[in-house]
Amino acid sequence: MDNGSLAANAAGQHRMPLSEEQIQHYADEGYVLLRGLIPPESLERYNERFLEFVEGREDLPEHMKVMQDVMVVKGAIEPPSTVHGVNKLLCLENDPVLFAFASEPALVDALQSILGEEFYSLSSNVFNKPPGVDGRHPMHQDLRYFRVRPADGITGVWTAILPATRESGCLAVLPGTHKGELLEHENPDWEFVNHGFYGIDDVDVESRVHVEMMPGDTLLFHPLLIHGSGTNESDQFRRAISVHYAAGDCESDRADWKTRGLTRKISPAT
Ligand SMILES: O=C(O)CCC(=O)C(=O)O
Repeated sequence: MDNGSLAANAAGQHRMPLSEEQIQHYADEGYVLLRGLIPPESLERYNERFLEFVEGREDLPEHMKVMQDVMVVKGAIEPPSTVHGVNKLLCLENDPVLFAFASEPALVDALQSILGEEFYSLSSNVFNKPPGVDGRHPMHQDLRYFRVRPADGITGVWTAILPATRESGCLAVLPGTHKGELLEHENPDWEFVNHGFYGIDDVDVESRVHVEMMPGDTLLFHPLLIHGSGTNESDQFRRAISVHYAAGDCESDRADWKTRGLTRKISPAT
């Protein structure tokens, strides 16, 4: 299939749910790629806001954190600028500018095709992969990080803010692995591993599909899909914004999961 060009309406906005074919691709392969889903003006706002926070031009709202790359933390490299030393910005929920991403109209429309009418955000990040650091993300399943179930009620979203190519360390996925179980995750045996990055040993790397994405391209993926990313060998930043969502009929051992912590109800734009 064409991996997901959504038709644009007259205003140039993508306001369509997923096609049958796209829904089927998600069901069969565990992901669907939607080209050009997020408009350039939104991406520009998210990029600028990210830079304001990491460069210290704006105070961080409650819970938001800037994570330094492990090579910087361990003193293995001296980053040429602050943003060269940042691995991710996490917990975007209390910043209305960055968290507007979670309710981007085209994204909400697409998510409704998978999660139904009512859904909630569980976590949010900007992933910054600077040139010059190891920056690899081991192959893993995101379900490891969530307590809500079932897995089919959770979807991850990853939108490129800057180009993600094979050279700059795009995502790599193992199609169809979402049909398996949640596997054992461990700290990889690498010299430099960023905080909280666990991986699965023994994955079939020959079956990897590298998902190259241009700004605005958006990947929707199942939380059992095995995925990861490589080192940025280019001289440009690779940057993406990501949110995970859960359907309203999911359950958790924490009965109040929908109103707890940073979880937010996502309302479709009017
Ligand atoms: O941005 C990356 O390189 C990895 C992101 C990822 O693995 C995730 O969103 O689960």
